[in-house]
Amino acid sequence: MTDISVAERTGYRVITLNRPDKLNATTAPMLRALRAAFENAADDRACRAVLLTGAGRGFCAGQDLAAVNTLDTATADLGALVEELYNPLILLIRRHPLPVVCAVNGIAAGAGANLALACDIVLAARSASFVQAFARIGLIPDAGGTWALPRLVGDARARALALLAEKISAEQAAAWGLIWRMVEDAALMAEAEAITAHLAAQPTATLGLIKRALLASAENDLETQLALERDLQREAGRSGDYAEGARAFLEKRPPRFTGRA
Ligand code: T3D
Repeated sequence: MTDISVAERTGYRVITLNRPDKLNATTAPMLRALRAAFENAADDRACRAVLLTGAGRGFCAGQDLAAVNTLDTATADLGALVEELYNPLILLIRRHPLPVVCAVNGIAAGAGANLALACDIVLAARSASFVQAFARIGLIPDAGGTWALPRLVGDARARALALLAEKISAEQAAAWGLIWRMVEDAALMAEAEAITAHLAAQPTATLGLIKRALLASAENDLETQLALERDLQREAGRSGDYAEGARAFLEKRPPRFTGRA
């Protein structure tokens, strides 16, 4: 696929952003290919988790500014670009039925940072960094940045990150709760693959329900969220994987989840 590669593993897929000479800056073909890759993963019953990473020394430097600079800025409708290319991708990842792990192997800037933050479990190499680069070039954080940042790190840090557009280290990102964990550079991919492989052997349909509940909690009051938990727990409780999980516990053996609802 254009500007990305997809590798099959047992139970999961690794999607790699693949324009290393441009720090994997995003192009329209790359964003379309990414969307197709996530849709294909969702449609494949053998695929039970997804790992997203970048090739080379960067994770993703955000929108390819050379491509945007060919537009006439007086008439360019960046809102239309965001609507067509970024918003569907971010919604797709957030609502994806499979767990999505992100291994941030280097700089994650602008929309590249927010693409990473849309994933469920974000690991970053010690040498990686995050920058909400948008204000540096006269733009606002997009790709879900203004939604994710305050929820992840609180209002004060979200404002400073977005308004100052300062780069923060992976260590700082982990300390603030922007990401799940910082990992030594040499260990990043092995650890990311191990987590993704672990997730791929879990009760997949239930993990999808957990994602739905957590996403909805951002908007719901407590009463509404409790009702949603009731409904989703009913669904989880009817799954073969719940029966297997409970049986395995009682029989003191590891569960063998199929991932099906
Ligand atoms: O347009 C819309 O649809 C609106 C949506 C906007 C979403 C956004 O993401 S806006 C934010 C865009 N991103 C940025 O502003 C970040 C720009 N890049 C940088 O500030 C720096 O490159 C980094 C801090 C990320 C890394 O710096 P460094 O020194 O490690 O690397 P470098 O030398 O600057 O970059 C290496 C190459 O990648 C270089 O190419 P060259 O000169 O060797 O041929 C550089 O031009 C290229 N590159 C890096 N980022 C981008 C890029 N090329 C195009 N677009 C980029 N965003």
